[in-house]
Amino acid sequence: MTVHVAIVNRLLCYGAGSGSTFNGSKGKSEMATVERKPSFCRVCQNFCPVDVHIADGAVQRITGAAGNEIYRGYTCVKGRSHVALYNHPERVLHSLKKLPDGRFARIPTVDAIDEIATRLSAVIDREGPRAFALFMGTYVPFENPINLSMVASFIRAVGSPMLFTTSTIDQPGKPIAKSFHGAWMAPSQAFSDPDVALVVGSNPLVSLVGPAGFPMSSIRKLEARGGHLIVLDPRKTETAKRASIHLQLKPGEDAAVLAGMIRVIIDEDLADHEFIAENVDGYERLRAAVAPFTPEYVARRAGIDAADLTAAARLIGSAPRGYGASGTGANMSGHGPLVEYLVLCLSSIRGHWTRAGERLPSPSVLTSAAEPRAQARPPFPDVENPEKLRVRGLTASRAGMPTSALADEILTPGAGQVRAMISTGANPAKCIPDQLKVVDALRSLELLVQVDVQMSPTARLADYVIAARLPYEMPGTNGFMQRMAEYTVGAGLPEPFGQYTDAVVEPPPGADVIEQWRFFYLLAQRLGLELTFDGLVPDGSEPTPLDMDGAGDAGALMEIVHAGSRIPLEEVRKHPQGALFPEPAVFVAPKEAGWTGRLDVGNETMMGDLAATLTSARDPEDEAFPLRLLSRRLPYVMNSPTLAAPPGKPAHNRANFHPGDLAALGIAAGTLVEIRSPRAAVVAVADSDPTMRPGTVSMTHSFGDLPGEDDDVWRHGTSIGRLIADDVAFDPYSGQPRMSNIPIRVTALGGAG
Ligand SMILES: Nc1nc2c(c(=O)[nH]1)N[C@H]1C(S)=C(S)[C@@H](COP(=O)(O)OP(=O)(O)OC[C@H]3O[C@@H](n4cnc5c(=O)[nH]c(N)nc54)[C@H](O)[C@@H]3O)O[C@H]1N2
Ligand SMILES: Nc1nc2c(c(=O)[nH]1)N[C@H]1C(S)=C(S)[C@@H](COP(=O)(O)OP(=O)(O)OC[C@H]3O[C@@H](n4cnc5c(=O)[nH]c(N)nc54)[C@H](O)[C@@H]3O)O[C@H]1N2
Ligand code: SF4
Ligand SMILES: [Mo]
Repeated sequence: MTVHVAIVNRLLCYGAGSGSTFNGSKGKSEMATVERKPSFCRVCQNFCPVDVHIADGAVQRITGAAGNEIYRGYTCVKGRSHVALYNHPERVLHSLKKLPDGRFARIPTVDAIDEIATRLSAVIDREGPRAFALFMGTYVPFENPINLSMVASFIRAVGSPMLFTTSTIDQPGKPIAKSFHGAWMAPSQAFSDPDVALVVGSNPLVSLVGPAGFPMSSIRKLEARGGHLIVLDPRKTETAKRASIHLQLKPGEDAAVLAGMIRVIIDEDLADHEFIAENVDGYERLRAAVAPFTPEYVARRAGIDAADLTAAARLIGSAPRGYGASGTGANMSGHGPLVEYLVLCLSSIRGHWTRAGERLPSPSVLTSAAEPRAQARPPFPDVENPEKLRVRGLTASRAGMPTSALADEILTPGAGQVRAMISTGANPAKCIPDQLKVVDALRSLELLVQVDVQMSPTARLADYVIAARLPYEMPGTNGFMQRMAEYTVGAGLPEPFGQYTDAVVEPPPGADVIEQWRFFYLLAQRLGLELTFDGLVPDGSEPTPLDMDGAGDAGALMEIVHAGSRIPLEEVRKHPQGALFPEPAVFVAPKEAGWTGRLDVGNETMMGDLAATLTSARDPEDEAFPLRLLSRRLPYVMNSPTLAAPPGKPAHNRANFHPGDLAALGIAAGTLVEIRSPRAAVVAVADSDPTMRPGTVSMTHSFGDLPGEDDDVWRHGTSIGRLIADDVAFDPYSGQPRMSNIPIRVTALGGAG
């Protein structure tokens, strides 16, 4: 349905320079016809349904879709401000090629693809396919579900194992822990009226990821049931403030705290022995491994109150239903897979998984998930014949290729050295830890292609910048969110809501922009590759061969990606505003006759890692680097800030200190400090934040710019990635270095802005 509304267009334009939004109406206050088209935001995995307000063919703004019973008109500031990118004067509307003198010149996108094909073939012919790496980021899966399959298909056809994603610098502990523990073949109880929710190192009220889809409404629902929220976080976050028990632990001590909670549950005989007898191995091994983690020992070590720890364990131990969800803080602070594993163990010894006969409140709509069954998929040891990296003894894992090794794979000479790379929907110059090394590596490539919408730091390093379309300029579905629910506890939607959108606007007149997937399709054509395409949930069936003639057909690809979904894409498409698809209902099936799979809560490797934490309580760096830098997210940016910053928000990321630490260091809020880690030093603006645990400092990542080009901290903010060394204190499974809990020392510089 299209609604026409007349408004004064200038008032509704976002941000500065908004006159350019309207052809021929610059500076004039005149009436324009505004059309509203239903769609959904694709800046994050929540896919909030919106009305897109369009005047003279250009996106003006979005508003939350009225009448949607799930989202209730919700949008956030990140989603609303992203709209300013569409007609921003600095948006990249034409692909660019770097000239020998370092300047960029426009090049038709199809010509750029021809040239890239020629240069890429030369590298691959000379060095072999492993010399080509692909890096994909956040904006690949959200934008549309075709992108993911296309990227995977492209690199498979090239024959290179070097596909890197942000997974291994995000929460790689999740799939790795699952492989050690096994997986329940039905969802957790996150969506079905839990009595207790444990949140470890995540701040869902700001990040808007988990628990249970809509953080605030699920927390309210939990409270209304008389249930309890337990939060582990060194900072009294927005989420921690809502908790029944907040364990404000020292960073990096989550494994000890979780082991302590498990010990109390075992000790006080609060485990679900019936569930364990039926489905779980390793209980006795777990009991032995957690024995040293008495509440008193853990309390001393983690800097918390032993009584709070015991009380939290008893809440989990006595709740009939519950779940544990963890986030980046849990994964980035040193023991990701172990922390994720212990969270799974807590659920398994309490039997907090959905059981046979339960109706799923939120069955997937657009993915072809297997029928849920109340049975255990036994542990699935790591990938067979994993690709071996040439550095640090790392290999591919269940989380994919270790992204923290990419820079060294580019910089280390020898057979297999990466010489050409395409980065898409990502900003590797900012997001990959150890920025100094990463930028050196990107500069040293023979060919770097960046698919982007703006001249990001990575784009400025590239040989070619491919001008990308933005989400409202292409069709999409919210299927990826349903896939996320299968990936991790607490992600996904609380109700079976499905939505498809067509493109609702055309790119600005004269623009030569392309979808990420189409760029790879056309490049594959030029390279003479035959692509094969996977569905949104690979179900073991052979990928579908693609027709490699023509310009690529989004409709046909959408069909392949959603093939076999519970609700046919065609049906979902009949509801442009999206709809609930509760029928056919999905019930958890009973265990198959003769099924012997069991979960393992006493995996030897994980128990070994837990034992190792007993002797590694102190870092050698503690004396010289007494403070710990924590990760956090800001409500108004999605990872690296874009041109579309919301008005009135500072352009920099502040270093937040406990007021007592500020006073002890002689630092005034709003002045500059030097933050030094064993790897590097950066300058930041200090701020006072009483929610911090004393001894910790917290900052948001992906600010700052290229090294040497971001001296004006007030304008660029500060790169946290520069402080991280990728080759010390890294996780042996995923290669993830410590990206939170980073040892630092801080010196006042003064200089208020
Ligand atoms: N130190 C530190 N580093 C971190 C983290 C941390 O906590 N601390 N977090 C890590 C995590 S969890 C993640 S997921 C990664 C994120 O890292 P990335 O996936 O690289 O995410 P962004 O930084 O948002 O970069 C996205 C790029 O997409 C472009 N872009 C913006 N909007 C659009 C769009 O609509 N379409 C397209 N095609 N492109 C667009 C931007 O210009 C930018 O270049 O960072 C990781 N890095
Ligand atoms: N507004 C906004 N939303 C986002 C993003 C964004 O950039 N902005 N990014 C998106 C992305 S890519 C991701 S992956 C998700 C991440 O979503 P979350 O994982 O929820 O990320 P954060 O909000 O940073 O919460 C991490 C919390 O971990 C805490 N923490 C740090 N170190 C430790 C530790 O050692 N132990 C414990 N227990 N806690 C610790 C921090 O204090 C912080 O409160 O958010 C997504 N949503
Ligand atoms: S960015 Fe905000 S508006 Fe957009 S989908 Fe995510 S939560 Fe919704
Ligand atoms: Mo992320």
